[in-house]
Amino acid sequence: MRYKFLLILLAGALAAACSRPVPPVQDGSELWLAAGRPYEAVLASVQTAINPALPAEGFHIYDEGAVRRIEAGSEAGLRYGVYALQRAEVLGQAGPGIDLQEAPFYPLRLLNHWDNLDDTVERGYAGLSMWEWTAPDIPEARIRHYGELCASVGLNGAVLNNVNSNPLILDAAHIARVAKIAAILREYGIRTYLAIKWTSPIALSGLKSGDPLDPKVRAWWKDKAAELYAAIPDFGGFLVKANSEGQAGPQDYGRTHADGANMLAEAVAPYGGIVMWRAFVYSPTSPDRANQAVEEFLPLDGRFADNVIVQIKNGPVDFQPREPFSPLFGKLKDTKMAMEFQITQEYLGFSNHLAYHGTTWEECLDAETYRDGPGSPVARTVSAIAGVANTGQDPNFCGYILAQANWYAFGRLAWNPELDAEQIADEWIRQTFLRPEGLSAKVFDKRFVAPLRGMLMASREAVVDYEMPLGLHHLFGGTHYGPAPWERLGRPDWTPAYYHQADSAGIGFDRTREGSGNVDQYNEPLASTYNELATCPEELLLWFHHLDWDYKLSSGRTLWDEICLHYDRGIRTVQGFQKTWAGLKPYVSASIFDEVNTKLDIQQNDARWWRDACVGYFQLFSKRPLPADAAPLETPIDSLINRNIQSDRLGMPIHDEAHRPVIPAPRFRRPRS
Ligand code: GCW
Repeated sequence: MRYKFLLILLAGALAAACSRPVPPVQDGSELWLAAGRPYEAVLASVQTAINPALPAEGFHIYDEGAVRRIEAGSEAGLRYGVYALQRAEVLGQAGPGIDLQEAPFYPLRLLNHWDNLDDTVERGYAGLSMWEWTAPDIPEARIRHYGELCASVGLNGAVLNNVNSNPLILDAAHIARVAKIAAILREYGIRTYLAIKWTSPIALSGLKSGDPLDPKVRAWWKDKAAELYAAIPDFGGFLVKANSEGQAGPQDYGRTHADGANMLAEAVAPYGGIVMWRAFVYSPTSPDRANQAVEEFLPLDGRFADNVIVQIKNGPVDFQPREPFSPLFGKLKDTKMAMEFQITQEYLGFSNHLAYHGTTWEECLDAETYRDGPGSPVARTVSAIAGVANTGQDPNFCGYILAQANWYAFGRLAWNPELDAEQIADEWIRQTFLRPEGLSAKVFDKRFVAPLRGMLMASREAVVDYEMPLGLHHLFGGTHYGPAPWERLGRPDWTPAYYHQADSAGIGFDRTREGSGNVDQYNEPLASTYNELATCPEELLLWFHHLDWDYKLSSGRTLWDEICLHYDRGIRTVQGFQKTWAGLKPYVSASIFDEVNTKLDIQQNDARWWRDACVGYFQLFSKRPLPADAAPLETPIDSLINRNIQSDRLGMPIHDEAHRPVIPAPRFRRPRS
C-alpha cells in the first residue's frame, strides 16, 4: 500500500518535471523581431497592392474571402503593413476578418545618432558606432538589421552622426561612404540625414568666415548641397547644433538662429531637403538655464523658412529623469517644431539600469500646453519627432535587452503618439521573448508577460525616486552616471549645486514669479498652477519651488522626510524587480536571465549609492534625523563626498565582482615644492 502511494507521488513529480516549460534558446540579438514570422513569410502570405487613395505611408490590412490583402499608399506603406501584420500575428490579433487601417501621425520620425567619426559614441552605452566609420567597409549586415528594426516600427529617417559634428563628415570620402549607407537604408524606407558643423566652410575650404549672410559662405553651402544630392538623391537634410555648448554658430557673426537656419534651408530647398535646428541653447551667465530656449527662440517665431524645423528637447534643461515639458512647445505658433527625446539613458543609469521610457514620453506628449486653448497637448504642437539612439556595435544593439524596449517604444510613439505606454510594453515583451515550448499562451501571459510588464511600467518612477525625486534634477557628477550633489566648482549651470540650491533653510530651484519667473513661460492656467504651492504637482515641486525642510506635503510628512522616503522607495522597487525576475527564470534563456539578473543587481547597488550620497549630503544642510521608518544610511557621507565612479576608456562605469560601484578616493596632486 505504502509503495503504491510512493509510486503515485513519484509519477506525479515526474510528470510535473516533464511538463515544465523548456526555456527557449535566444540571446536578444533579434530584438523585437524574434517571435514573429520572418518578414518574407508574412509578405508571401498576402496579396499586396498600391492604393493611391491611401496616405503615402499608410496601409490597410483586410480579408477578402480567403485572401488576405494589404494595400498601401506607397512601397514604404506596404512594408509598414507587412510588419503591422507580423505584430498582429504575435499579439493574437490577426484572426479572420482582420481590418486594420493606419497611417503615421508625424511625417518625420527620426533617430539621431551621436556617433563620432572615430567610432566613439557620445552618450553611447552599447559599444562603438554601429556604422563603423573607421573600418574599410560599411557593416552591411548590421545596417540591414537596423533597417528592418526601424521599418518594423515605422521610423523613416536617421541622422548618422553626432550633433557635436566633425566637419570631415562633409568631405568627399565621407560623402561617398554615407551614400553607401543611404543606399541600404533607402531599401527600408529610411532617409539619411547628417549633422553638420557650423564652421565646415572654414575647416574644409579655408573660408575666412562662417557668416550666414556672406555670399561666399552661402555659395559654399549651396555647392555642398549639390555635391550631397548628386551622391544621395533622397538625402534628407541637416541637423544643426549651433551656438550651444561651445559650438560655433551664426550668433558669432551677429546673426540670429533664423539667419543661420534659413541659409542652410535655402541650400537644400531645391532638392526637397530640410534643416532641423536645435533649440538646445544656454549660456553660463543667465540666471536660469531653463528660461533660455524661450528667450532666444520666441522672438524668432515666424522667421524661419518653411523647410526649417526647430528641434526641442522634451524638457527645458536636459533629458533629466523627470522634467516638465519645455515651455517652448506652448509658445511657438508660426514655426515648425520637432520633439527630441533621448532614448540612450544618459541620465538614467546608462545601459545598466532598467528605465522604460514609454511612460516618460507618454507623460510629455500628453501634457497640455494650452497653446491654442485647452486641447493642445505637446504631441499636437510638433510636426516631427526625433530620438537620440541607444544603438552600438553590441550584438543586441542596445547594451541591455531591456533597453531595447526604449527604441521600440520610441518608434511606436513616433508612429502614433496616442498609444498607451503599457500597451507598447506589452507588445514589446511578446515580440521579444520567445514563449517556452509546452507553455500555453495564457500561462505565459500570466506568469511571464504580466510581471515583466509590471517591472517596465514601474521602472522610470523608480529611477526618479532613487536619483532625484520631487522635482530635483541634475544631481550628476562626471560622466552623468552617479550622484554628485556636492559639486559646485566650475561653470555654474553645469553643477548640481546650481540646480538643488540646498541650504540650511531648504532646497529647490525657485522658478516662481518671485524667483526666475520660469513659470510664466507656460500658458495660463499652467503658469499659475506651477507658481502656486497649493497646485504645483508634487513630482515637480522642487523644480519650481525652493521650500523649507519642514514644509508639509500632502502626505502630512515634512519635505525632508518625504525626500528620504522617496529614495528608500526607489531602492525597494528595484529590489522588488530582482525578486520578480528571479521568478521568471523558467521562462527565459539562461543567458538572458543572467544578463538581467546581473544588471538588476548593479542597479540596486547603484540605487543605494544614490540614496547614501544624496540623503547623506542633504542631511548636512537639513540637520534632521532620518524618519523613523527610513532605512539607515549604509555608507557615511564622508566616504562618498567628492568621489565619482571609476570609468573605463569609453566612459562606462566600473563595478566590482559584487556588482558594487567602484568609487575610488580622489587623487590629490602633491603641490610642487
Ligand atoms: O545632454 C547633453 C549631453 C551632451 C550632448 C548635449 C546636446 C551631444 O551631455 O553630450 O551633446 O546635451 O544635446 O547637444
